Amino acid sequence: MTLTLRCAAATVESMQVLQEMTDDVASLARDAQKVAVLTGAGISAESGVPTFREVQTGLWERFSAQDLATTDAFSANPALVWTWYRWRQSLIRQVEPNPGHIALVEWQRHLAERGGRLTIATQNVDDLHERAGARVLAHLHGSIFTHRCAECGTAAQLPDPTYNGFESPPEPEEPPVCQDCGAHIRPDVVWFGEMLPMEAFEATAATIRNADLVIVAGTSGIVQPAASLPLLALERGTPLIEVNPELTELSETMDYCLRGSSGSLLPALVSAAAAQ
Ligand code: BJW
Ligand code: ZN
Repeated sequence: MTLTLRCAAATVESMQVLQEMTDDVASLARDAQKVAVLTGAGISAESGVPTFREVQTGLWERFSAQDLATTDAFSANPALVWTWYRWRQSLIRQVEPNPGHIALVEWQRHLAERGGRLTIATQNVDDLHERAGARVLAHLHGSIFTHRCAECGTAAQLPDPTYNGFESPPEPEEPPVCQDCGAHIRPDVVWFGEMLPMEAFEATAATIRNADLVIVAGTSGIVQPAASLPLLALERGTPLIEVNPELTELSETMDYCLRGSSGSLLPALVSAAAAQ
């Protein structure tokens, strides 16, 4: 693990996890009463959910995730996009939350017992935070488990898909149609070019403005406007900590970059937070 301090300035090799964190990071975690956490695909990577920048295989080997997560892609090839979402839904059902998700639950409980709070806003459409036992303030990009009509917006209840998420489906499956208007049913997620749910976005902005520590874990910081939310912490000089094995679009803005996996670093941060 590498701990980068004042990210733009210096890099310091550290020892093993908690002991290796500087006093600064450990005391920020220990002293914070209002922690806001923004998560991205990286926090679910150790559960086995691919991130958006990973190369795809099987039916989707010729497409990037960015090509598929659009209304244009759904209009042009509804079966291909629909099957991608149903297959991913199956995969998520087959995997489990990892130590990164679990650490946030522990931190949430620890703070709640002491009159503080930790809020989680996620860009992920999976439910791994919830399955770990966390309360999630906002799913900024929607949920892969709910569906609605692509035209009239009527909610649709569907049975769970039965794909094996660890194998590519043999062929694409047409999406079902709306019982009200006959248009295609789509996943209730936010595609490129679509607005984020206003309530979720505003609630996340408010919790970041109000926080005394902001953690950004497992996101490339490429996709707007979610990636700009942590910058609201700068208004009050609130410390920002990034947890990510790689440099990101947000790294330069961070006060501290913890370079490593969320599955090892978030438990270490929580240990620091709970230390007397
Ligand atoms: C680990 C790890 C481990 C790995 N531990 N970490 C300003 C400038 C330019 C463009 C725009 C702009 N504002 C808006 C745009 C357009 C667009 C946009 O941002 N484009 C960019 C590509 C530039 N944004 C939009 O269109 C948004 N809407 C919007 O702006 O509305 C206003 C509007 C409306 C109409 C017209 C014009 C404007 C909507 C964005 C919706 C994004 N939706 C998706 C798909 C959701 C459904 C689905 O899941 O399929 O959301 S795209 C995809 O990216 C998904 C993710 O939530 C999102 C973010 O990705 P994330 O989470 O950061 O994942 P990765 O894969 O990028 O990164 C993973 C990270 O994990 C990496 O850093 C790894 O290193 C790390 N990692 N292992 C910790 N073990
Ligand atoms: Zn309809």
